[in-house]
Amino acid sequence: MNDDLLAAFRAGDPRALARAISRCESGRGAELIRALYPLTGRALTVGLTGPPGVGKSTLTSAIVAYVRAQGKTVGVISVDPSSPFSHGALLGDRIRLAEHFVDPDVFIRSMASRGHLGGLAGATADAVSLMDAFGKDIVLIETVGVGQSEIEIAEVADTTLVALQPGSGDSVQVLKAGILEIADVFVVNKSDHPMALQLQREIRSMMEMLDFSGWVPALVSTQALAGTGIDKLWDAVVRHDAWLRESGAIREKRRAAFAHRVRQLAVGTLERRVEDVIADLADDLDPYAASDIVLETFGVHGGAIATGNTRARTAVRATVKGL
Ligand SMILES: Nc1nc2c(ncn2[C@@H]2O[C@H](COP(=O)(O)OP(=O)(O)OP(=O)(O)O)[C@@H](O)[C@H]2O)c(=O)[nH]1
Ligand SMILES: [Mg+2]
Repeated sequence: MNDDLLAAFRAGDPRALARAISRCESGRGAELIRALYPLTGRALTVGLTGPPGVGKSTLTSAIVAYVRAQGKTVGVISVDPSSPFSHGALLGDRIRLAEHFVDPDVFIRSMASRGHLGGLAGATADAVSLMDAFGKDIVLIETVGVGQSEIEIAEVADTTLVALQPGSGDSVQVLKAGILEIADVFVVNKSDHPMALQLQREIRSMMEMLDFSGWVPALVSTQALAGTGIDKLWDAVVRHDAWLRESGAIREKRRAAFAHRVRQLAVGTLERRVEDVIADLADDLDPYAASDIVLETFGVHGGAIATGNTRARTAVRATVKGL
């Protein structure tokens, strides 16, 4: 089954790409990723995050049009953490991305996590790998900025765009929430909005208060609906990419992304197994002894009680053996 899928994938059949992503989403993609991983690392991966309604999907559509005009192939991943079971592109995005659906060199997909060990981020990272291995020149990942997801996108993408909404009053809020650190490019979208210049000034003054070593985030303004400013936005992406490569920062960045992904998978597996052991624990244990028993089950010695207390340790071991 995998062999057929791999052959179709390697032959460039987009249905095979779609099937491969579905498999990864449902936690059955390990062998596929293993086979295709050597083909990854070539795509330019760009994350786009920002508050709901800022125009991420409209920007994505405009960027796709822009890079397609340059002859580049594109994969788009739309991550919606609020609807983990959504499948296929979301309705609004369907409309906004409609013009690209008929283009065979654009592959659009929305993500759900379902059974993936690494959660939504893990499934997304797999989808990025698959699109990369499939040969897409550019992979765009759109994710709503609600909590953890925007931070995680920076772990997956080489270049992170943070879109901000003029007049929303949330610029300070957004920038406080650790987003300033992840932005390689700030995008003030809806530049037709009367507060757009004000927001640009706010971002500039916030950046002046910080010390950047290496890359200083670019600040561009766009009007995604009209396609205005997309050239400058894409220039900033290309400059960041060039900086990553010239400075060698790309190696560190990819190393960190790899570590993050491995951690997600390993911890995901461990968490499940820990849950299984906890479910089987006796009712009369205190939490420290219980934690030691869990650890011992995985061969990890020296938990809280086990340290320096031979009798307790023996008791814990006996319990573990009995499990
Ligand atoms: N005035 C103006 N409206 C825009 C611009 N870009 C997008 N919009 C509008 O803003 C609304 C939200 O756009 P989306 O692209 O769906 O925003 P989003 O960030 O993807 O939204 P979510 O996926 O729901 O978080 C739509 O009605 C767009 O037409 C712009 O440059 N100017
Ligand atoms: Mg959207």
